Amino acid sequence: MAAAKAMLVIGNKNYSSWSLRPWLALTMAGIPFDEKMIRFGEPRFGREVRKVSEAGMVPVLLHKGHTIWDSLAIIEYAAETWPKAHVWPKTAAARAMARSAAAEIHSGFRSIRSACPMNLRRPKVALKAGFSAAVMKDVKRLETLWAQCRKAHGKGEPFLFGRFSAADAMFAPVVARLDSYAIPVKKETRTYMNAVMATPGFTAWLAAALKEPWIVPEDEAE
Ligand SMILES: N[C@@H](CCC(=O)N[C@@H](CS)C(=O)NCC(=O)O)C(=O)O
Repeated sequence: MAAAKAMLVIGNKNYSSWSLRPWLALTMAGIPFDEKMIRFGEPRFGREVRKVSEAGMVPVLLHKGHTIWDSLAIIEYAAETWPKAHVWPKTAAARAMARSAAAEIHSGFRSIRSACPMNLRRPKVALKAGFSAAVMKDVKRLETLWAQCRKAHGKGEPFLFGRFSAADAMFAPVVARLDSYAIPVKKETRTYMNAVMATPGFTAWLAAALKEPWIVPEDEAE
């Protein structure tokens, strides 16, 4: 393992879906890192983030003089830097599918992401306005994709590619959204969601999120 400890700069655990992804991937892979939170909704947020990354967004990983400012790039950096850690699945076929799925969530599923912001402390009820057809289309695609990954490489385990991998970490925020907004899903989807939410990484993140007192009104969809 590389000697110098990495520092992951994140946003509020209750809201920062992008921060959750690399935090969970690194934590579940046993990669040691320190973390620093910069709180959303405060004027100094932009100023503080720009001290470490001109992109002005979290998450940011700082390691050995390198700055990596995107959740998926952080995961790839971790996989290269700590090759013995289980970040991506072991076989090339599973890895290719895992990376395709991770890329799909990274750049897609915009309807569910914008209608249902991650808000872990939200009471588990449906959106007052209901879910649009576009949101339900995203949900259907998630269910199909997860079922395909598990069928091809799940080895009968609850996660997408057998052992927990970065692919599961990339989907963890949308798992939380399906749960928080009480979106109806198939039984096998629920089984997968429960497995992700029962991981020690997710439960630790959630426990910390629930202790946060800060409210960010724009992420409080009713
Ligand atoms: N593509 C980036 C997106 C990061 C992102 O959107 N971060 C949000 C918080 S979860 C942010 O920092 N927003 C602050 C802003 O837009 O000012 C990634 O994957 O890391």
